[in-house]
Amino acid sequence: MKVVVVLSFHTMMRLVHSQHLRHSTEIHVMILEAVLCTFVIPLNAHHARPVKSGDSVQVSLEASELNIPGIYLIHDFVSAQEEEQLIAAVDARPWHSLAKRRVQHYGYEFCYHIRNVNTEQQLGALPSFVTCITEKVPLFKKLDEAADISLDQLTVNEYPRGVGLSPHIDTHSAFEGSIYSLSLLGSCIMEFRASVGDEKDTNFVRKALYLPPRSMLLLSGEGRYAWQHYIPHHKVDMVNNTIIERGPRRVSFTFRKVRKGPCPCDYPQFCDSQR
Ligand SMILES: O=C(O)CCC(=O)C(=O)O
Ligand SMILES: [Mn+2]
Ligand SMILES: [Zn+2]
Repeated sequence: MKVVVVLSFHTMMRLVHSQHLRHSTEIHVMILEAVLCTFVIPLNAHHARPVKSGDSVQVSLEASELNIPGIYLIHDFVSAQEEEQLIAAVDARPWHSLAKRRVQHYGYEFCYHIRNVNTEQQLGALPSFVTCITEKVPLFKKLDEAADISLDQLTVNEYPRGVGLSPHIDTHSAFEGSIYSLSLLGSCIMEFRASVGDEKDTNFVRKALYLPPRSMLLLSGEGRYAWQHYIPHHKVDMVNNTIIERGPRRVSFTFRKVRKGPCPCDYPQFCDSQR
């Protein structure tokens, strides 16, 4: 008989750090491999049909169903208690109001009018309250070769109910290849789109992923460099025949590494360093 045990990423991490397993390196490795292989292996195929922007699109619950190389989602990356502490920490600091949402920047300021960072102006190290997140990022090493780089820029976004985010690719020259985004308090759907066809008749292949609270999204490779991501401005999300009300507030923590030279990626058509 085969018994399948499904544990959340957070539970796995607690097991790894628990007294019982502290001395067993072999068990550490087995647990980490089980997590990474079970939940987050992407498929390398493009089977989607182009859709017009108004059509609804099937919403995936797992990143592997998207078939976009480089996009991964880990559920329960932080515990409910850590979520509470992270929200209390940012709420104790000043928010900056944009047109529809509020933001905080750490490490480097992000300038929205140039969609880039001011590398001359370092705001300081990332705050210690995010250590519970950044200390787990190297565990992505199996998925993302760059997972051991030290992330040095954090944007905290606060979205009220119904507010989304316009389609964009994070500027290649601003940030290196891996972008980690943690969703807290509220859920949303994130959509991804890539253009197909020629300039006269452009359509998009669209994919949608449900981001529950406490999940960590990793954008890397093709998914980071060549696909636009955005959050539709909806008060409710339709997730496979289930209506999910957006909460009054979603707060995301997006971690990136500021790039110091030109971007050498394999996607020159989307690359501001190579145009
Ligand atoms: O809120 C999110 O999850 C994504 C934020 C984002 O894409 C960005 O700040 O560039
Ligand atoms: Mn982005
Ligand atoms: Zn590039």
